Amino acid sequence: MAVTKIKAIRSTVDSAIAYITNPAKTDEKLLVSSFGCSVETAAKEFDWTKEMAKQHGMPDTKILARHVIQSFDVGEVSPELAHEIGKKFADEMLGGKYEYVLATHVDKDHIHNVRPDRAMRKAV
Ligand SMILES: [Mn+2]
Repeated sequence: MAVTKIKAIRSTVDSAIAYITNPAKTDEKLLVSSFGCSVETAAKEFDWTKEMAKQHGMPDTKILARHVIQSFDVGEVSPELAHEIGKKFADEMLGGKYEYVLATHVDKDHIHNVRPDRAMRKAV
């Protein structure tokens, strides 16, 4: 059974995304996808979203993004299936209202999905 944890990213989104998309962990980035932003510019886009929210009067927060980890048992899923499950889970949980990057890590016996996400807010 998959186990899910949620943490807060408070330091930099840039280094968090660089870490999770590491080619050595993600089968040369084959197992990386995104929603509402592009993988390459996600950190900048997350920062921009935060700035825009502030400008529109949303309360400022020290939390830059959430960091969701979904771990599978050893042998439970293939890397491709893990990534597919990660996408479905994200889309059910976030309902298209958050931008996210999804990376499936295959550098350990237990495959796990790592997903930084951030609420998108429409301009008022
Ligand atoms: Mn990992």
